[in-house]
Amino acid sequence: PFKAVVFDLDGVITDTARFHHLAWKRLADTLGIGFDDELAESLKGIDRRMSLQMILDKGGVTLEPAEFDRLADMKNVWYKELIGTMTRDDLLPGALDTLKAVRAAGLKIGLASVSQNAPAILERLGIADLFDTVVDARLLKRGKPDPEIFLKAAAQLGADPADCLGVEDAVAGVASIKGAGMAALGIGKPSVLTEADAVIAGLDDFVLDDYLA
Ligand code: G16
Ligand code: MG
Repeated sequence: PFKAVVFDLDGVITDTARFHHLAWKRLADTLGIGFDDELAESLKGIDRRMSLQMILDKGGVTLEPAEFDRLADMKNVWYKELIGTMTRDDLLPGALDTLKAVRAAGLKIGLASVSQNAPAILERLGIADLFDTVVDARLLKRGKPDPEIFLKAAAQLGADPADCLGVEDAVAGVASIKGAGMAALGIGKPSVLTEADAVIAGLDDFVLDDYLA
């Protein structure tokens, strides 16, 4: 049986992807680079600097390092304005019940988000107290799909990765979980999350007993 569950944030607990989308689109517009749904989708689970690099690559734009940093900071200022409007109502269906059920069953809970804004978002959603540990995204050497973030979460929880269940909505995230040697529960479509051990549409379909057997 699992001893801990490690959750991704965006797309699992809350839908911050729409805010990232808006902020990146605003930035792409200022650069005259087209920003469509497909590009937005490919940025899910990808850290801020790598996301900016992918947008610049799409537009064939090269920047000086100082300008690159300025634009990454600008996107984050706009993003923080958007998440500043978040409340408990922005929890995805089933997220709060899932966290409570996992805790009530005596399992530890970790957060594996590459977002440097994750702690602030947990506060806004009113769920910070439900997490035993949050990986500090600023200290990561490699983002998803590298296993580093899920390995760190397990280590911070004092759990063997083999005793952990990872929960992710992004292909890169599921790859990170599997690379860490954890079981992966995908949130989304089985046809997309082919590496996951099981896939559900959303946390409102989460049944802890199904994963403890
Ligand atoms: C999230 C989003 C990504 C975003 C990244 C970094 O990852 O899915 O689109 O680029 O965080 O966010 P920030 O700019 O706030 O540091 P995750 O791991 O929560 O799915
Ligand atoms: Mg995600």
